[in-house]
Amino acid sequence: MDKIVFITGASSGIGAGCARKFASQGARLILNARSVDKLNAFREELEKQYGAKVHLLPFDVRDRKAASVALESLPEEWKSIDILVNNAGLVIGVDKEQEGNLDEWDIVIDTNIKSLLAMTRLVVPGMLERGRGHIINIGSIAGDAAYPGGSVYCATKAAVKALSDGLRIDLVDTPLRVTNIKPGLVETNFSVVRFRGDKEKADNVYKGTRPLTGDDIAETVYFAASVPEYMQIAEMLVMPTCQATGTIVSRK
Ligand code: 8X3
Repeated sequence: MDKIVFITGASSGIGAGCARKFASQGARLILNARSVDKLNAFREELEKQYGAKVHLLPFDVRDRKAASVALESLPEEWKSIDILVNNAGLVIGVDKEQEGNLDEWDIVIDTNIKSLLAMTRLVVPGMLERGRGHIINIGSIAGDAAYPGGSVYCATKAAVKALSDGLRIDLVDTPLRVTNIKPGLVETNFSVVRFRGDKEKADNVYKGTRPLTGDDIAETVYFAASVPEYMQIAEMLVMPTCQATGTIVSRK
């Protein structure tokens, strides 16, 4: 695949899985995350393993100014982004809506909604000029229906669905495509952050299940990106076989 793929939140989980998959298929990668150290180590791995061409863009996706400066700074040969994977996202806490911490929710809302929107706003005009491009948003099963302790997170992922659908409408008369990938149970650092660093509670989320991995979701992202250009995978809800809804999971 001779394409430039820009992935936010690329240093771990689903983002890292996507980087590995696209690298293995010959794509060039622009990788964003906050930690320069993690990104450097990851670039080394991708170069060694796949001979990948990687450009690093370390910045906090919530910092709109930093995002704009970083994109401006891209060398000419890296400017023509073909695929934007809006992956950066998180949740902190499992509090009831009437009890949670508004500062933590600011971080969740800013990252999951406003940063995704800002990256889209920064990258899509160039795609339009070039007459090609694909925006792949990482939504969630959480966006389909709210579940206990998930109020704000579920709201942000419902927003990702609305932003994806709205963008698809706004781009309908262009060659650009928009995809919303909605994972269910995927074992990554996601739950550790959700439980504010409590590894045991995080492990319990996946106990007795066969959860998906970031690499599994990366397969679906790559599939959406590699179907013929006249074909648009609008949405994909992807969960382990032992899961039926956001709340119904069989544990053995
Ligand atoms: C993460 C999946 O099941 O925690 O988006 O909502 S879940």
